[in-house]
Amino acid sequence: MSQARPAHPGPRHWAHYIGGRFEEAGERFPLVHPVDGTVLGTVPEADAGTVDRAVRAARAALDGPWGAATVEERCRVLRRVADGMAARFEEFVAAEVADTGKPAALAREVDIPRGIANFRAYADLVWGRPERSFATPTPDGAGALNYTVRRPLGVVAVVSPWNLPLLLLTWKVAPALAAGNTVVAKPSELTPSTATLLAEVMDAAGVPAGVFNLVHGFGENSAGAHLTAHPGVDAIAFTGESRTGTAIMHAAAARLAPVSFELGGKNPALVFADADFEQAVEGTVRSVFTNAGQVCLCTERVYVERSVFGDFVDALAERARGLRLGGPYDGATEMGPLISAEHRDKVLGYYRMAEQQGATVHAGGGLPPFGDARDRGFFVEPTVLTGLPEDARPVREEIFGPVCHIAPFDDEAEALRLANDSPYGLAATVWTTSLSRAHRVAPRLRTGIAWVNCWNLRDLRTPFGGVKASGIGREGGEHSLDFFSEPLNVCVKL
Ligand code: NAD
Ligand code: 6OD
Repeated sequence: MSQARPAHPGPRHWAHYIGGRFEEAGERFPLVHPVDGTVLGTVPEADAGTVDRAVRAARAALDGPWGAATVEERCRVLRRVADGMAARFEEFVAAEVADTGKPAALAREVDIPRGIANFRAYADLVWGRPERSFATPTPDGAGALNYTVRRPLGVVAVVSPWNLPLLLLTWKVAPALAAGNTVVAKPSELTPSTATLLAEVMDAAGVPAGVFNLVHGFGENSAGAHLTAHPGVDAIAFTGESRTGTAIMHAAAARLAPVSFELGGKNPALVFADADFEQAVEGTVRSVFTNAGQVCLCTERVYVERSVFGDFVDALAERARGLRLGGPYDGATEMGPLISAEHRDKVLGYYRMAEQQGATVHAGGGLPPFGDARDRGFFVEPTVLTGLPEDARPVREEIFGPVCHIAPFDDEAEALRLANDSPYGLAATVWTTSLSRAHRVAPRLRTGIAWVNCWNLRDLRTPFGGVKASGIGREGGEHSLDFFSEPLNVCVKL
Protein backbone atom coordinates (compact mmCIF):
# COMPACT_ATOMS: atom_id res chain seq x y z
CA MET A 1 0.00 0.00 0.00
CA SER A 2 3.09 2.17 0.05
CA GLN A 3 3.15 3.23 -3.58
CA ALA A 4 2.07 6.77 -4.43
CA ARG A 5 -0.69 7.21 -6.97
CA PRO A 6 0.86 6.47 -10.38
CA ALA A 7 0.29 8.44 -13.57
CA HIS A 8 -2.62 6.17 -14.31
CA PRO A 9 -6.30 6.92 -14.08
CA GLY A 10 -7.14 3.46 -12.75
CA PRO A 11 -6.43 1.90 -9.38
CA ARG A 12 -4.42 3.85 -6.81
CA HIS A 13 -1.94 1.01 -6.75
CA TRP A 14 -1.60 -2.42 -8.31
CA ALA A 15 -1.73 -4.98 -5.60
CA HIS A 16 -2.55 -8.62 -5.15
CA TYR A 17 -5.78 -9.23 -3.25
CA ILE A 18 -5.48 -12.25 -1.00
CA GLY A 19 -7.82 -13.33 1.77
CA GLY A 20 -9.53 -9.91 1.74
CA ARG A 21 -6.28 -7.92 2.01
CA PHE A 22 -4.38 -5.91 -0.58
CA GLU A 23 -0.67 -6.58 -0.60
CA GLU A 24 2.25 -5.85 -2.87
CA ALA A 25 4.58 -8.81 -2.40
CA GLY A 26 7.13 -9.52 -5.13
CA GLU A 27 9.41 -7.90 -7.66
CA ARG A 28 7.76 -5.12 -9.66
CA PHE A 29 7.42 -4.95 -13.43
CA PRO A 30 6.54 -1.93 -15.56
CA LEU A 31 3.12 -1.33 -17.10
CA VAL A 32 3.37 0.37 -20.50
CA HIS A 33 0.75 2.57 -22.18
CA PRO A 34 0.36 1.32 -25.79
CA VAL A 35 -0.62 4.75 -27.11
CA ASP A 36 2.77 6.35 -26.44
CA GLY A 37 5.00 3.77 -24.77
CA THR A 38 5.14 5.60 -21.43
CA VAL A 39 5.45 3.64 -18.21
CA LEU A 40 2.26 4.03 -16.20
CA GLY A 41 3.56 2.44 -13.03
CA THR A 42 4.88 -0.85 -11.73
CA VAL A 43 3.01 -4.00 -10.83
CA PRO A 44 4.02 -6.66 -8.30
CA GLU A 45 4.75 -10.15 -9.59
CA ALA A 46 3.41 -12.98 -7.44
CA ASP A 47 5.94 -15.70 -6.72
CA ALA A 48 5.06 -19.29 -5.85
CA GLY A 49 4.66 -18.45 -2.16
CA THR A 50 2.23 -15.61 -2.86
CA VAL A 51 0.19 -17.79 -5.21
CA ASP A 52 0.14 -20.51 -2.57
CA ARG A 53 -1.26 -18.10 0.02
CA ALA A 54 -3.97 -17.03 -2.45
CA VAL A 55 -4.98 -20.64 -3.12
CA ARG A 56 -5.03 -21.38 0.63
CA ALA A 57 -7.18 -18.30 1.24
CA ALA A 58 -9.60 -19.48 -1.45
CA ARG A 59 -9.71 -22.97 0.11
CA ALA A 60 -10.36 -21.56 3.58
CA ALA A 61 -13.22 -19.42 2.29
CA LEU A 62 -15.05 -22.52 1.07
CA ASP A 63 -15.33 -23.59 4.69
CA GLY A 64 -16.59 -20.17 5.76
CA PRO A 65 -19.83 -18.28 5.13
CA TRP A 66 -19.44 -18.56 1.35
CA GLY A 67 -19.60 -22.36 1.48
CA ALA A 68 -22.81 -22.12 3.51
CA ALA A 69 -24.38 -19.30 1.46
CA THR A 70 -27.67 -19.98 -0.30
CA VAL A 71 -28.09 -19.30 -4.00
CA GLU A 72 -30.11 -16.21 -3.06
CA GLU A 73 -27.27 -14.91 -0.91
CA ARG A 74 -24.72 -15.52 -3.66
CA CYS A 75 -26.95 -13.71 -6.18
CA ARG A 76 -27.26 -10.73 -3.85
CA VAL A 77 -23.47 -10.53 -3.62
CA LEU A 78 -23.07 -10.72 -7.42
CA ARG A 79 -25.61 -7.93 -7.88
CA ARG A 80 -23.83 -5.78 -5.30
CA VAL A 81 -20.59 -6.30 -7.25
CA ALA A 82 -22.34 -5.25 -10.48
CA ASP A 83 -23.75 -2.16 -8.74
CA GLY A 84 -20.31 -1.32 -7.37
CA MET A 85 -18.77 -1.56 -10.82
CA ALA A 86 -21.52 0.57 -12.32
CA ALA A 87 -20.90 3.23 -9.67
CA ARG A 88 -17.23 3.39 -10.76
CA PHE A 89 -17.97 3.01 -14.48
CA GLU A 90 -15.72 5.82 -15.70
CA GLU A 91 -12.81 4.63 -13.56
CA PHE A 92 -13.10 1.22 -15.17
CA VAL A 93 -13.19 2.84 -18.63
CA ALA A 94 -10.11 4.93 -17.88
CA ALA A 95 -8.21 1.95 -16.51
CA GLU A 96 -9.05 -0.29 -19.46
CA VAL A 97 -8.11 2.44 -21.90
CA ALA A 98 -4.81 3.15 -20.14
CA ASP A 99 -3.78 -0.50 -20.26
CA THR A 100 -4.94 -1.35 -23.78
CA GLY A 101 -5.00 1.96 -25.67
CA LYS A 102 -8.37 0.99 -27.14
CA PRO A 103 -10.81 3.75 -28.09
CA ALA A 104 -12.64 4.97 -24.98
CA ALA A 105 -15.90 4.66 -26.91
CA LEU A 106 -15.27 0.94 -27.37
CA ALA A 107 -14.53 0.45 -23.68
CA ARG A 108 -17.71 2.42 -22.82
CA GLU A 109 -19.90 0.52 -25.26
CA VAL A 110 -18.51 -3.00 -24.95
CA ASP A 111 -15.86 -3.86 -22.37
CA ILE A 112 -17.16 -2.26 -19.20
CA PRO A 113 -20.93 -2.75 -19.72
CA ARG A 114 -20.25 -6.39 -20.54
CA GLY A 115 -18.07 -6.78 -17.45
CA ILE A 116 -20.99 -5.55 -15.36
CA ALA A 117 -23.56 -7.56 -17.35
CA ASN A 118 -21.61 -10.77 -16.69
CA PHE A 119 -22.33 -10.46 -12.94
CA ARG A 120 -26.00 -9.58 -13.45
CA ALA A 121 -26.51 -12.30 -16.06
CA TYR A 122 -25.08 -15.06 -13.88
CA ALA A 123 -27.03 -13.89 -10.85
CA ASP A 124 -30.20 -14.24 -12.97
CA LEU A 125 -29.15 -17.51 -14.56
CA VAL A 126 -28.15 -19.35 -11.41
CA TRP A 127 -31.27 -18.15 -9.62
CA GLY A 128 -33.62 -19.49 -12.29
CA ARG A 129 -31.77 -22.74 -12.88
CA PRO A 130 -33.99 -25.84 -12.85
CA GLU A 131 -32.81 -29.11 -11.32
CA ARG A 132 -34.06 -32.44 -12.65
CA SER A 133 -35.73 -35.19 -10.66
CA PHE A 134 -36.99 -38.64 -11.59
CA ALA A 135 -39.62 -40.89 -10.02
CA THR A 136 -37.97 -44.30 -10.35
CA PRO A 137 -40.01 -47.53 -10.16
CA THR A 138 -38.75 -50.22 -7.71
CA PRO A 139 -39.65 -53.95 -7.47
CA ASP A 140 -41.60 -53.43 -4.23
CA GLY A 141 -43.78 -50.82 -5.89
CA ALA A 142 -42.84 -48.08 -3.43
CA GLY A 143 -40.55 -46.32 -5.87
CA ALA A 144 -37.61 -44.02 -5.37
CA LEU A 145 -36.99 -40.37 -5.95
CA ASN A 146 -33.83 -39.37 -7.77
CA TYR A 147 -32.80 -35.77 -7.74
CA THR A 148 -29.65 -33.95 -8.64
CA VAL A 149 -27.99 -31.14 -6.76
CA ARG A 150 -25.11 -29.21 -8.24
CA ARG A 151 -22.14 -28.47 -6.03
CA PRO A 152 -19.22 -26.13 -6.61
CA LEU A 153 -15.91 -27.58 -7.76
CA GLY A 154 -13.94 -25.79 -5.05
CA VAL A 155 -11.04 -23.45 -5.80
CA VAL A 156 -11.05 -22.28 -9.43
CA ALA A 157 -8.09 -20.64 -11.19
CA VAL A 158 -9.06 -18.00 -13.76
CA VAL A 159 -6.31 -17.00 -16.18
CA SER A 160 -7.24 -14.31 -18.68
CA PRO A 161 -5.74 -12.39 -21.64
CA TRP A 162 -5.19 -8.72 -22.44
CA ASN A 163 -7.48 -8.06 -25.38
CA LEU A 164 -10.80 -7.65 -23.53
CA PRO A 165 -9.41 -7.69 -20.01
CA LEU A 166 -12.43 -7.02 -17.79
CA LEU A 167 -14.97 -8.65 -20.09
CA LEU A 168 -13.11 -11.95 -20.30
CA LEU A 169 -12.07 -12.05 -16.64
CA THR A 170 -15.61 -11.46 -15.39
CA TRP A 171 -17.01 -13.89 -18.00
CA LYS A 172 -15.37 -16.60 -15.86
CA VAL A 173 -15.30 -15.09 -12.37
CA ALA A 174 -19.05 -14.34 -12.32
CA PRO A 175 -20.29 -17.86 -13.16
CA ALA A 176 -17.60 -19.44 -10.95
CA LEU A 177 -18.84 -17.42 -7.96
CA ALA A 178 -22.50 -17.87 -8.92
CA ALA A 179 -21.95 -21.64 -8.76
CA GLY A 180 -20.47 -21.29 -5.27
CA ASN A 181 -16.75 -21.66 -5.97
CA THR A 182 -13.96 -19.48 -4.72
CA VAL A 183 -11.57 -17.95 -7.24
CA VAL A 184 -7.93 -17.07 -7.67
CA ALA A 185 -7.66 -14.86 -10.76
CA LYS A 186 -4.53 -14.00 -12.74
CA PRO A 187 -5.10 -11.29 -15.35
CA SER A 188 -2.64 -10.67 -18.16
CA GLU A 189 0.57 -8.95 -17.09
CA LEU A 190 -0.20 -6.35 -19.77
CA THR A 191 -3.61 -5.40 -18.34
CA PRO A 192 -3.72 -5.61 -14.54
CA SER A 193 -5.77 -2.48 -13.84
CA THR A 194 -9.45 -3.32 -14.23
CA ALA A 195 -8.87 -6.59 -12.36
CA THR A 196 -7.42 -4.56 -9.49
CA LEU A 197 -10.41 -2.22 -9.56
CA LEU A 198 -12.66 -5.27 -9.51
CA ALA A 199 -10.90 -6.46 -6.34
CA GLU A 200 -11.57 -3.05 -4.78
CA VAL A 201 -15.24 -3.34 -5.76
CA MET A 202 -15.46 -6.89 -4.37
CA ASP A 203 -13.95 -5.68 -1.12
CA ALA A 204 -16.39 -2.79 -0.84
CA ALA A 205 -19.33 -5.02 -1.78
CA GLY A 206 -18.63 -7.24 1.23
CA VAL A 207 -17.59 -10.33 -0.68
CA PRO A 208 -16.27 -12.55 2.14
CA ALA A 209 -12.49 -12.71 2.52
CA GLY A 210 -10.87 -15.34 0.31
CA VAL A 211 -13.82 -15.78 -2.05
CA PHE A 212 -12.15 -13.68 -4.76
CA ASN A 213 -8.37 -13.48 -4.82
CA LEU A 214 -6.18 -11.76 -7.35
CA VAL A 215 -2.52 -12.34 -8.16
CA HIS A 216 -0.51 -10.41 -10.72
CA GLY A 217 2.39 -11.59 -12.82
CA PHE A 218 3.46 -13.26 -16.03
CA GLY A 219 2.54 -16.70 -17.35
CA GLU A 220 5.44 -19.06 -17.92
CA ASN A 221 7.69 -19.52 -14.84
CA SER A 222 5.61 -16.93 -13.05
CA ALA A 223 2.23 -16.44 -11.37
CA GLY A 224 0.24 -18.13 -14.20
CA ALA A 225 2.32 -21.31 -14.12
CA HIS A 226 2.45 -21.38 -10.29
CA LEU A 227 -1.32 -21.06 -10.15
CA THR A 228 -2.27 -23.60 -12.80
CA ALA A 229 0.19 -26.18 -11.41
CA HIS A 230 -0.95 -25.68 -7.81
CA PRO A 231 -2.32 -28.92 -6.33
CA GLY A 232 -4.92 -26.94 -4.39
CA VAL A 233 -6.61 -25.66 -7.56
CA ASP A 234 -9.61 -27.83 -8.44
CA ALA A 235 -10.33 -26.49 -11.94
CA ILE A 236 -8.87 -24.05 -14.45
CA ALA A 237 -10.73 -21.63 -16.70
CA PHE A 238 -8.38 -20.12 -19.25
CA THR A 239 -8.64 -17.77 -22.21
CA GLY A 240 -5.60 -17.14 -24.35
CA GLU A 241 -3.37 -18.60 -27.00
CA SER A 242 -3.75 -22.21 -28.05
CA ARG A 243 -0.14 -23.06 -27.22
CA THR A 244 -0.58 -21.64 -23.72
CA GLY A 245 -3.60 -23.94 -23.46
CA THR A 246 -1.32 -26.87 -24.20
CA ALA A 247 1.08 -25.82 -21.42
CA ILE A 248 -1.77 -25.39 -18.94
CA MET A 249 -3.29 -28.71 -19.91
CA HIS A 250 0.01 -30.40 -19.13
CA ALA A 251 0.00 -28.76 -15.70
CA ALA A 252 -3.62 -29.78 -15.09
CA ALA A 253 -3.09 -33.33 -16.34
CA ALA A 254 -0.82 -34.22 -13.43
CA ARG A 255 -3.80 -33.98 -11.05
CA LEU A 256 -6.61 -34.50 -13.63
CA ALA A 257 -8.06 -31.06 -12.96
CA PRO A 258 -10.87 -30.10 -15.36
CA VAL A 259 -10.18 -27.29 -17.82
CA SER A 260 -12.33 -24.87 -19.77
CA PHE A 261 -10.37 -23.33 -22.63
CA GLU A 262 -11.21 -20.43 -24.95
CA LEU A 263 -8.28 -20.28 -27.36
CA GLY A 264 -7.15 -18.77 -30.63
CA GLY A 265 -8.95 -18.44 -33.94
CA LYS A 266 -8.40 -17.91 -37.65
CA ASN A 267 -11.98 -17.06 -38.37
CA PRO A 268 -13.46 -17.17 -41.88
CA ALA A 269 -16.13 -14.96 -43.40
CA LEU A 270 -18.04 -16.24 -46.44
CA VAL A 271 -19.45 -13.55 -48.73
CA PHE A 272 -21.91 -14.89 -51.30
CA ALA A 273 -22.82 -12.96 -54.43
CA ASP A 274 -26.42 -12.75 -53.20
CA ALA A 275 -25.34 -10.90 -50.02
CA ASP A 276 -26.38 -7.32 -49.33
CA PHE A 277 -23.06 -5.92 -50.59
CA GLU A 278 -22.91 -2.84 -48.35
CA GLN A 279 -23.93 -4.81 -45.30
CA ALA A 280 -21.27 -7.43 -46.03
CA VAL A 281 -18.55 -4.82 -46.51
CA GLU A 282 -19.46 -2.88 -43.36
CA GLY A 283 -19.86 -6.08 -41.35
CA THR A 284 -16.45 -7.26 -42.52
CA VAL A 285 -14.85 -3.90 -41.66
CA ARG A 286 -16.14 -4.44 -38.11
CA SER A 287 -15.18 -8.08 -37.94
CA VAL A 288 -11.62 -7.50 -39.18
CA PHE A 289 -10.68 -4.20 -37.57
CA THR A 290 -12.57 -3.93 -34.26
CA ASN A 291 -10.11 -3.54 -31.37
CA ALA A 292 -7.35 -3.47 -34.03
CA GLY A 293 -8.18 -7.08 -34.86
CA GLN A 294 -7.36 -8.17 -31.32
CA VAL A 295 -10.56 -10.08 -30.66
CA CYS A 296 -10.47 -13.85 -30.84
CA LEU A 297 -13.62 -13.65 -32.96
CA CYS A 298 -12.16 -11.29 -35.55
CA THR A 299 -12.20 -12.38 -39.18
CA GLU A 300 -8.76 -13.03 -40.69
CA ARG A 301 -9.81 -15.09 -43.74
CA VAL A 302 -12.44 -13.73 -46.14
CA TYR A 303 -13.79 -15.89 -48.98
CA VAL A 304 -15.83 -14.07 -51.61
CA GLU A 305 -17.85 -15.53 -54.48
CA ARG A 306 -15.88 -14.88 -57.66
CA SER A 307 -18.47 -12.67 -59.41
CA VAL A 308 -18.21 -10.01 -56.66
CA PHE A 309 -14.62 -10.71 -55.58
CA GLY A 310 -12.95 -7.69 -57.26
CA ASP A 311 -15.60 -5.23 -56.11
CA PHE A 312 -15.47 -6.57 -52.57
CA VAL A 313 -11.66 -6.35 -52.35
CA ASP A 314 -11.76 -2.76 -53.64
CA ALA A 315 -14.52 -1.74 -51.23
CA LEU A 316 -12.90 -3.32 -48.17
CA ALA A 317 -9.49 -1.89 -49.04
CA GLU A 318 -10.96 1.59 -49.47
CA ARG A 319 -12.65 1.38 -46.08
CA ALA A 320 -9.43 0.06 -44.49
CA ARG A 321 -7.38 2.92 -45.95
CA GLY A 322 -9.91 5.41 -44.59
CA LEU A 323 -9.95 4.16 -41.00
CA ARG A 324 -8.82 6.85 -38.60
CA LEU A 325 -6.07 5.67 -36.24
CA GLY A 326 -5.55 7.57 -33.04
CA GLY A 327 -5.63 7.93 -29.29
CA PRO A 328 -8.46 6.62 -27.13
CA TYR A 329 -10.01 9.99 -26.29
CA ASP A 330 -10.03 11.41 -29.83
CA GLY A 331 -13.68 11.09 -30.80
CA ALA A 332 -12.70 10.51 -34.43
CA THR A 333 -10.57 7.45 -33.64
CA GLU A 334 -11.77 4.24 -35.21
CA MET A 335 -8.76 2.08 -34.40
CA GLY A 336 -6.19 2.23 -31.63
CA PRO A 337 -2.71 0.75 -31.28
CA LEU A 338 -1.77 -2.86 -30.70
CA ILE A 339 -1.19 -3.93 -27.13
CA SER A 340 2.62 -3.90 -27.06
CA ALA A 341 5.76 -3.26 -29.09
CA GLU A 342 6.35 -7.02 -29.11
CA HIS A 343 2.89 -7.73 -30.54
CA ARG A 344 3.30 -4.93 -33.10
CA ASP A 345 6.53 -6.54 -34.27
CA LYS A 346 4.85 -9.93 -34.53
CA VAL A 347 2.03 -8.49 -36.67
CA LEU A 348 4.49 -6.56 -38.85
CA GLY A 349 6.42 -9.81 -39.28
CA TYR A 350 3.31 -11.40 -40.79
CA TYR A 351 2.81 -8.37 -43.07
CA ARG A 352 6.39 -8.76 -44.34
CA MET A 353 6.04 -12.53 -44.69
CA ALA A 354 2.86 -12.09 -46.75
CA GLU A 355 4.61 -9.71 -49.15
CA GLN A 356 7.64 -11.98 -49.45
CA GLN A 357 5.32 -14.87 -50.28
CA GLY A 358 3.77 -12.89 -53.13
CA ALA A 359 0.66 -11.31 -51.59
CA THR A 360 -0.90 -8.29 -53.23
CA VAL A 361 -1.29 -5.57 -50.60
CA HIS A 362 -4.49 -3.59 -51.27
CA ALA A 363 -4.34 -1.51 -48.11
CA GLY A 364 -1.80 -0.93 -45.39
CA GLY A 365 0.98 -3.45 -44.97
CA GLY A 366 3.24 -1.55 -42.59
CA LEU A 367 3.59 1.20 -40.03
CA PRO A 368 1.29 4.19 -40.44
CA PRO A 369 3.15 7.24 -41.80
CA PHE A 370 1.95 9.60 -39.05
CA GLY A 371 4.92 11.90 -38.48
CA ASP A 372 3.36 13.03 -35.19
CA ALA A 373 3.02 11.94 -31.55
CA ARG A 374 1.26 8.76 -32.59
CA ASP A 375 4.63 7.43 -33.83
CA ARG A 376 5.45 6.62 -30.20
CA GLY A 377 2.48 4.24 -30.01
CA PHE A 378 2.24 0.63 -31.15
CA PHE A 379 0.09 1.28 -34.23
CA VAL A 380 0.08 -0.75 -37.45
CA GLU A 381 -1.88 -0.10 -40.61
CA PRO A 382 -5.19 -1.84 -41.26
CA THR A 383 -4.21 -4.26 -43.98
CA VAL A 384 -5.99 -6.12 -46.80
CA LEU A 385 -4.19 -8.88 -48.68
CA THR A 386 -4.97 -11.21 -51.58
CA GLY A 387 -3.09 -13.72 -53.69
CA LEU A 388 -1.61 -16.08 -51.10
CA PRO A 389 -1.99 -19.84 -51.32
CA GLU A 390 -4.15 -21.38 -48.61
CA ASP A 391 -1.13 -23.08 -47.03
CA ALA A 392 0.82 -19.82 -46.59
CA ARG A 393 1.54 -19.09 -42.93
CA PRO A 394 -0.27 -15.70 -42.92
CA VAL A 395 -3.41 -17.55 -44.09
CA ARG A 396 -3.11 -20.46 -41.64
CA GLU A 397 -1.77 -18.88 -38.47
CA GLU A 398 -3.55 -16.52 -36.10
CA ILE A 399 -2.06 -13.02 -36.49
CA PHE A 400 -4.34 -11.20 -34.00
CA GLY A 401 -3.99 -7.87 -35.77
CA PRO A 402 -5.99 -5.63 -38.13
CA VAL A 403 -5.51 -7.75 -41.24
CA CYS A 404 -7.35 -10.15 -43.50
CA HIS A 405 -6.57 -12.20 -46.57
CA ILE A 406 -9.30 -12.40 -49.22
CA ALA A 407 -9.64 -15.28 -51.69
CA PRO A 408 -12.31 -16.13 -54.27
CA PHE A 409 -14.56 -19.21 -54.40
CA ASP A 410 -16.83 -20.57 -57.11
CA ASP A 411 -19.57 -22.41 -55.26
CA GLU A 412 -20.95 -23.24 -51.84
CA ALA A 413 -19.02 -26.49 -51.54
CA GLU A 414 -15.73 -24.77 -52.21
CA ALA A 415 -16.58 -21.97 -49.77
CA LEU A 416 -17.23 -24.52 -47.04
CA ARG A 417 -14.10 -26.51 -47.85
CA LEU A 418 -11.94 -23.37 -47.63
CA ALA A 419 -13.60 -22.14 -44.44
CA ASN A 420 -13.23 -25.50 -42.69
CA ASP A 421 -9.65 -26.15 -43.77
CA SER A 422 -8.03 -24.67 -40.67
CA PRO A 423 -6.46 -25.95 -37.47
CA TYR A 424 -8.79 -23.52 -35.66
CA GLY A 425 -12.57 -23.51 -35.35
CA LEU A 426 -13.89 -20.63 -33.26
CA ALA A 427 -16.31 -18.47 -35.24
CA ALA A 428 -17.45 -17.96 -38.83
CA THR A 429 -19.61 -15.36 -40.52
CA VAL A 430 -21.87 -15.95 -43.53
CA TRP A 431 -23.14 -13.07 -45.64
CA THR A 432 -26.12 -14.04 -47.84
CA THR A 433 -29.70 -12.99 -48.44
CA SER A 434 -30.74 -16.56 -49.23
CA LEU A 435 -32.49 -18.08 -46.25
CA SER A 436 -31.98 -21.57 -47.62
CA ARG A 437 -28.28 -21.02 -48.19
CA ALA A 438 -27.84 -19.60 -44.69
CA HIS A 439 -29.39 -22.72 -43.15
CA ARG A 440 -27.48 -25.03 -45.50
CA VAL A 441 -24.11 -23.47 -44.88
CA ALA A 442 -24.10 -22.47 -41.19
CA PRO A 443 -24.57 -25.95 -39.69
CA ARG A 444 -21.77 -27.30 -41.89
CA LEU A 445 -19.17 -24.90 -40.52
CA ARG A 446 -16.61 -26.58 -38.26
CA THR A 447 -16.68 -23.82 -35.67
CA GLY A 448 -18.35 -23.28 -32.32
CA ILE A 449 -20.13 -20.13 -33.48
CA ALA A 450 -21.68 -19.23 -36.86
CA TRP A 451 -23.06 -15.75 -37.44
CA VAL A 452 -25.34 -15.02 -40.41
CA ASN A 453 -25.47 -11.41 -41.61
CA CYS A 454 -23.98 -10.16 -38.36
CA TRP A 455 -20.82 -10.46 -36.29
CA ASN A 456 -20.23 -10.64 -32.56
CA LEU A 457 -23.91 -10.32 -31.80
CA ARG A 458 -23.93 -11.78 -28.31
CA ASP A 459 -26.57 -13.30 -26.08
CA LEU A 460 -24.97 -14.36 -22.80
CA ARG A 461 -27.22 -17.42 -22.52
CA THR A 462 -25.86 -19.03 -25.70
CA PRO A 463 -22.96 -21.51 -25.88
CA PHE A 464 -19.66 -19.79 -26.60
CA GLY A 465 -16.45 -21.54 -27.57
CA GLY A 466 -14.52 -23.26 -30.28
CA VAL A 467 -13.61 -26.62 -31.78
CA LYS A 468 -10.20 -27.98 -32.78
CA ALA A 469 -7.36 -25.71 -31.58
CA SER A 470 -9.87 -23.00 -30.60
CA GLY A 471 -10.93 -24.47 -27.31
CA ILE A 472 -12.29 -27.11 -25.04
CA GLY A 473 -15.81 -26.84 -23.67
CA ARG A 474 -18.34 -24.07 -23.89
CA GLU A 475 -18.96 -20.98 -21.79
CA GLY A 476 -22.18 -19.00 -21.62
CA GLY A 477 -25.42 -19.52 -19.72
CA GLU A 478 -25.90 -23.01 -18.38
CA HIS A 479 -22.68 -24.17 -20.07
CA SER A 480 -20.56 -22.09 -17.71
CA LEU A 481 -22.64 -23.11 -14.72
CA ASP A 482 -22.22 -26.75 -15.74
CA PHE A 483 -18.46 -26.39 -15.95
CA PHE A 484 -18.15 -24.61 -12.63
CA SER A 485 -20.23 -27.18 -10.73
CA GLU A 486 -20.62 -30.92 -10.55
CA PRO A 487 -23.82 -32.91 -10.15
CA LEU A 488 -24.49 -35.07 -7.12
CA ASN A 489 -27.35 -37.47 -7.64
CA VAL A 490 -29.38 -38.30 -4.54
CA CYS A 491 -31.53 -41.46 -4.70
CA VAL A 492 -34.14 -41.75 -1.94
CA LYS A 493 -36.03 -45.02 -1.58
CA LEU A 494 -39.60 -44.19 -0.73
P1 NAD B 1 -1.57 -15.78 -23.75
O1 NAD B 1 -1.91 -17.22 -23.89
O2 NAD B 1 -0.20 -15.35 -24.05
O3 NAD B 1 -1.84 -15.30 -22.25
C1 NAD B 1 -3.09 -15.43 -21.64
C2 NAD B 1 -2.91 -15.54 -20.14
O4 NAD B 1 -2.21 -16.73 -19.84
C3 NAD B 1 -2.09 -14.40 -19.53
O5 NAD B 1 -2.64 -14.09 -18.27
C4 NAD B 1 -0.71 -15.02 -19.39
O6 NAD B 1 0.07 -14.43 -18.39
C5 NAD B 1 -1.07 -16.44 -19.04
N1 NAD B 1 -0.05 -17.43 -19.38
C6 NAD B 1 0.85 -17.40 -20.40
N2 NAD B 1 1.62 -18.51 -20.36
C7 NAD B 1 1.20 -19.25 -19.31
C8 NAD B 1 1.61 -20.50 -18.76
N3 NAD B 1 2.60 -21.23 -19.29
N4 NAD B 1 0.95 -20.97 -17.68
C9 NAD B 1 -0.07 -20.27 -17.13
N5 NAD B 1 -0.49 -19.07 -17.60
C10 NAD B 1 0.13 -18.58 -18.69
O7 NAD B 1 -2.65 -14.99 -24.61
P2 NAD B 1 -2.72 -13.42 -24.85
O8 NAD B 1 -1.60 -13.05 -25.76
O9 NAD B 1 -2.87 -12.75 -23.54
O10 NAD B 1 -4.13 -13.28 -25.63
C11 NAD B 1 -4.26 -13.41 -27.00
C12 NAD B 1 -4.69 -14.81 -27.35
O11 NAD B 1 -5.88 -15.13 -26.66
C13 NAD B 1 -5.04 -14.99 -28.81
O12 NAD B 1 -4.56 -16.24 -29.25
C14 NAD B 1 -6.54 -14.98 -28.83
O13 NAD B 1 -7.15 -15.63 -29.91
C15 NAD B 1 -6.84 -15.68 -27.55
N6 NAD B 1 -8.18 -15.35 -27.09
C16 NAD B 1 -9.17 -16.30 -27.21
C17 NAD B 1 -10.47 -16.00 -26.81
C18 NAD B 1 -11.60 -16.98 -26.94
O14 NAD B 1 -12.65 -16.73 -26.37
N7 NAD B 1 -11.45 -18.07 -27.67
C19 NAD B 1 -10.74 -14.75 -26.29
C20 NAD B 1 -9.72 -13.81 -26.19
C21 NAD B 1 -8.43 -14.12 -26.58
O1 6OD C 1 -18.38 -12.11 -25.72
C1 6OD C 1 -17.90 -13.03 -25.08
O2 6OD C 1 -18.52 -13.62 -24.19
C2 6OD C 1 -16.55 -13.47 -25.34
N1 6OD C 1 -16.13 -14.53 -24.63
C3 6OD C 1 -15.77 -12.85 -26.24
C4 6OD C 1 -14.47 -13.26 -26.56
C5 6OD C 1 -13.69 -12.51 -27.36
C6 6OD C 1 -12.35 -12.88 -27.63
O3 6OD C 1 -11.42 -12.12 -27.76
